[in-house]
Amino acid sequence: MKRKVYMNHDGGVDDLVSLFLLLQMEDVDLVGVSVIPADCYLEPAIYASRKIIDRFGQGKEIEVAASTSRGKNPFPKDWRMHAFYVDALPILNEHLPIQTKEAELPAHQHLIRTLRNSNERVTLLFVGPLTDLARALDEAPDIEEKIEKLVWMGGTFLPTGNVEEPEHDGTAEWNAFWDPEAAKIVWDSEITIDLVALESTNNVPLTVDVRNKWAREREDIGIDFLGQCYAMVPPLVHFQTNSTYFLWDVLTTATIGNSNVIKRKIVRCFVHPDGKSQGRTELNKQGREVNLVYEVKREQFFSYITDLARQK
Ligand code: AGV
Ligand code: CA
Repeated sequence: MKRKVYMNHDGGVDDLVSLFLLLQMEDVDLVGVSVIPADCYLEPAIYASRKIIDRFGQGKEIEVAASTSRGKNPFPKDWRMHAFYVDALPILNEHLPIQTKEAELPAHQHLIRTLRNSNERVTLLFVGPLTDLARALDEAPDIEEKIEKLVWMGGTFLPTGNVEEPEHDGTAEWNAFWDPEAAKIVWDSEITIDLVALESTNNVPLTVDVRNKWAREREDIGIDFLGQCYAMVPPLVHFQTNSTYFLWDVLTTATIGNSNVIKRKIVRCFVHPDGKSQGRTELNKQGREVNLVYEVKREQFFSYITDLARQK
């Protein structure tokens, strides 16, 4: 039986590649998509999502909803620009006008409606901040029982996260930092959480050997799409900075299609909602339980996503 999945993303290169890969998973029934303008600008991210569903969605009818949420700590503009580049790719603009519809409801209400209308429980895949989920839970607490689990790219228990901003101590991961209060609201719910934190995503930087493999196989339209998308983010080789690109969201998405590539363990933790460590997830015996993805088999992961991307 197919698993129902609802995706909320924030328009980064790996968010859009994740949408593409999710559409290729045979045992996934994607019931809705929404986009939050966190690590992106909203309009190009919505367009790109609708075009990816048109081009790679095998005729599925899936609506894309726009979020009205705004965060507390804005992402750098350079990163937010990426959605414009993906949206402009010729492969996504071959067959205009766009067929896939934009939803009339804003993201959090689109999520509520989709969950209420579903007769099965739905897995939530969030690869950006949790704001829309927090707002949905606030407006409609009844949806909790319709949620199979939340799979979230966010957080870290490492001493350093990936936020390097004034007035912050560097302990947080960006999706948690953008809206720390939303993370706290979700933490306070009863929802089962699978957490794909920096512990595992740090093991999947985009290296030149992977880029070159995709280049050699670019005759396949799906592999070419991967290569073209990742050509937009800097291939840094000699040092790791806060702009090294990891496959954060793609790993998170891959855990839904193939749990053999990762290892999980249960930990207890809480989230700092404010202050100099805002967005930090911290291990604590009194905290709530999450299933932490703490390890990834790198080679198997890259083979899995490359195979998935190949067009039949
Ligand atoms: O913190 C990781 C999250 C993921 O959801 N995003 C990127 C992924 O989509 C923020 C981010 C951290 N470092 C970045 C990010 C970078 N160097 N470029 C773009 N986005
Ligand atoms: Ca993201």
